[in-house]
Parts: sequence; structure tokens; C-alpha cells
Amino acid sequence: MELKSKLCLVVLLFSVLLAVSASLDYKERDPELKQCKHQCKHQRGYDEQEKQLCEQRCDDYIKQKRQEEKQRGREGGGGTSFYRYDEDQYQGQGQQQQDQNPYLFEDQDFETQIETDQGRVQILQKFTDKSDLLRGIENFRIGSLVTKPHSFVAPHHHDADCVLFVFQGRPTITMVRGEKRESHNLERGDILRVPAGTPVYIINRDDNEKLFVVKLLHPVFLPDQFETFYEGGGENPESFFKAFSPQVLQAAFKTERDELERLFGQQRQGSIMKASREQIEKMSHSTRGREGFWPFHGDEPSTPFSTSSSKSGPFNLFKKRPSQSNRHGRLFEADSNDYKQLEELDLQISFANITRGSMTAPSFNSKATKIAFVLDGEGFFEMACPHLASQGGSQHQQQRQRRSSSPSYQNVRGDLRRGTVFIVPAGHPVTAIASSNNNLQVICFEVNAKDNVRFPLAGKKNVVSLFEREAKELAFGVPVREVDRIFNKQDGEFFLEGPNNQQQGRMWSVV
Ligand SMILES: *[C@@H]1O[C@H](CO)[C@@H](O)[C@H](O)[C@H]1NC(C)=O
Ligand SMILES: [Cu+2]
Repeated sequence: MELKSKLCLVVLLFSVLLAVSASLDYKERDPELKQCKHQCKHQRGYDEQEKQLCEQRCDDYIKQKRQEEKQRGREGGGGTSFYRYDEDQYQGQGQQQQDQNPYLFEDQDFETQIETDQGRVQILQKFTDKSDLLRGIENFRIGSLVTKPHSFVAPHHHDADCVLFVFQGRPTITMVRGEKRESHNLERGDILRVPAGTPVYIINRDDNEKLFVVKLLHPVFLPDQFETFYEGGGENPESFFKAFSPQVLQAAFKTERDELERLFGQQRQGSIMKASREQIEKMSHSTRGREGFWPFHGDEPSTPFSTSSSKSGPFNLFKKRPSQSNRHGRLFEADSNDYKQLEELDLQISFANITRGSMTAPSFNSKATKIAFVLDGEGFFEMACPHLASQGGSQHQQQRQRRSSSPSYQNVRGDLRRGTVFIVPAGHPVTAIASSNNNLQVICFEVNAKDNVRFPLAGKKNVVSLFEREAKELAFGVPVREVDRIFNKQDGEFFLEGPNNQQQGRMWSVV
């Protein structure tokens, strides 16, 4: 009797301990908490004590957030998801949890590289840090630059090729190429490649609008990592010249040490700073065409009529005719035929503007993998993925799957909002749906683009409708009439009416 109650006590204690350690573990793994603490550690000008205080505030914040979430859950709010799923309506495979979705990246997955009162640079974590499934694109990184009007991004170069897309603001980008300086006045929709190692500085010449640029980087030294080197600067940003010994610098510049120390010791404003109106005006002059070489600029013969007139200049995605356009959305695409600079990176760029309440027809890319950055609006995407279905589940299920002849597909779903990044691997059927409130605007970098074909799976020209009647009957095991009735019914193409409009409040409800 006594023994039994002791045993009970031990078991009880043990389970309490387990529960406590599980909850601690869960806490430590919270990505938002990780990001918060990371920022504390890397906050410029914080001493050890301030860093500790900062981390404490992170803990408090997360604790409070959890409590509020619990509260909301009890009130029937249904968590943080934008859309709520009505499980009764849903017939498909198990749904992949948002926080385990290896194809979706949110705020907390970005690292702040630069932050000053004039702007910031954020870079997404390495794709392979999220999941091994993304190792095919591990040698690309994506990020964003946001600055206030009339700001200046200090001269620097990266050990990475960079392709930028301007969504907002009016930057002038100056590059030193060969022995020449080139400035390009860019605007909304412009794509510009900055080759690896090119010294570059940027201003936002707009008087009112923020600058919002998305950049894709392809490192040239380490496959998945790049560095920034500041030509100018002093304390902050630190100029790389400061790494050299005074003797070497004195010899290199034929200048006395105290003069050098003064030059490389002044700047403390950080790498994004404010410029005066006059400075902005002086730097806002595009040199394209001014050098007198244009249109015979660069090593390529080009005509005044060609779209990418200057070999190193930008290409505007929105000045090209959209490749898809109807009331449900517009798609703009550029490949290396439009912009030669994309060829070397084997890249294609597209911009989808999905009208609110509309969707893209399910489709897949034959060989390109899409790195998509949401610029504005909100909605969600759904994708069929065989990799996750075979990874998850019990061992028993896995064995069953290994023996069975056909794969099983996981529904991968993720909420999209401004700043979200999602990945669509080659071959994976995917669709994106805009909320009924706002247009969903997405810029996509498609890597491995050469000879890529996009295959629509619904709407006009869908793959199945092109099969022979016998193939349709054999494939589906139903009379061809039935196959055609379904695959020929949707007469829209690419952009379609979304589920929100057709079944308002039935399948999806906005929280
Ligand atoms: C996307 O479409 C909306 C509505 O037509 C429009 O206001 C917006 O300017 C478009 N975005 C771009 C970048 O063209
Ligand atoms: Cu997959």
C-alpha cells in the first residue's frame, strides 16, 4: 500500500517534470523568440547588461503573446491564421501545419543586416536552414531594401551577383563598371542586375515615397553566404580599408597616418543615411546615353529599338505587354530574351497581380523552381507535395507507402501577406488565392529557367484536356464525357474567379 502510493508520487512528479521541460523546449524553439533574441545580441551599441535586459523583454513579450493567443483560442478565434478552415468541407489529404511548412517564410525568418533611422536591409535565412528539401536552391538568397525618401546607401560591393526589382520609390543606382561610372534612374517595375563585386551606391530620389526593393543574390565565393564590403565609411559602416595596417595604408596612399585616421574615423551614421536635397539632385542624373556610346554601348551590337538598349541598364517589367491579363489578374514576365543579363543566372522574373477574390489556375513549372516574394495584399497558396507526405506519418505508414506503387501528396498551405516568401519546386502543382480585401501582388524569381514550360491544370489549355479520349478514360476510369465535362467547364485562363466569391463564407471564413 505504502509502496504503491510512493510509486504514484514518483510517476506524478516525473510527468510534471516532463510537461515543464516540454513547454520550455517549445518556448525556446519559437522562431519569433529566436529572432527577437538574435536582434538583441546584434544590436549595435548595446552593452552586455542592455542585451540581457533586451532578451528579458523578448521572453516577456512571447509569454504575453501566448497568453493572449490562448485567450483568443478560448473565445473561438481560431489561432493566428488569416483564413479558417472548415474541416467538414475538406476532403483532401491531411493539411500541413503552417509552422512546419518548409516552403513558407515569414517575418521571423528574416535577419536584419542593416538598420538605421533611414532604412534597413533584411535577408532571408538560408533556405537549407529551414529544410533540406530546399538544397536545390541553396545557392540563392533573397532579401529586401527599404529606405526613406532622400536617403543614401553607402558605396559597397557584395561577393554575390544581385538582381533587384523596384516595387516602390525611385532609386538612382550608380555602379562602377570597368573604368566607368554608370548611373541608372530606376522606377517601379525596373529589374537591374548588379554583377558580383560591382561597387555600387543607391539613393532614393523620391521626395515622398519610401523605397522598396527586393533582391535576389547568388553568392560567388561560398555557395550560400555573401558578405558586404564598404569602400567608404569609418566607424559605422566600417570601411574595409581599416583592416590594413597603418604602414601599408601610408605607403598605398602616400599619406600621413593622422590624415588617414581622420578620413577613416569619421562616419558614424550607418550605411543608410540621409542626403540633402541638393545632394540628391546632383546624383539623380542618369548617365545612360550621356556617354555618347549609346546605342552602341557595350560589346553587343544593339539598335535604338531593342528593349534592353544598354547592356548594363535596367529592364522595366511593366512596360512589356502582360503575358496574361483578364479581370482576375495580370501577369508580367521577363526572361533572358527580354533582359540579356538574366541569362547567366538562368533566371526568369514574373510579377503576378491577382485581383482581390481571384486566384491563379493550378499549374506547375516543368523545370524552374520559383522563389516568390509577396509585395502587397494577402491571401494564401496551396501546393501538392509528395516529399512531405512521404516524410511525415508513422513508420508503419511510410513502409506502406514505400511498398505501394503510387505516391501520396500532402496539401501544403500557407498564408500570404506583405513580406512573406514562398517556394514552389519544379513539377509541383500550385495555386495562389487573393483575399477578398486586396489584390495579391507577388514577384517571382524562377531559377533554372531555360526551356521551362508552365503547364496549366485547370482552365483553357489545361494539360488533361489535351489527352486523347482513350487516355482520359483509362487515366480516370470514367467515361470521357465526364472527364471533359469537368476539365472543359472552366473557360477562364490563368487568372480565375477565386473560392471566396463562389462560396462566400462557406469554405473559407476570414477571421
Ligand atoms: C495591381 O492591380 C491594381 C488594381 O488594378 C493596381 O491598382 C496596381 O497598381 C497594380 N499593381 C501594379 C504594380 O501594377
Ligand atoms: Cu515536394
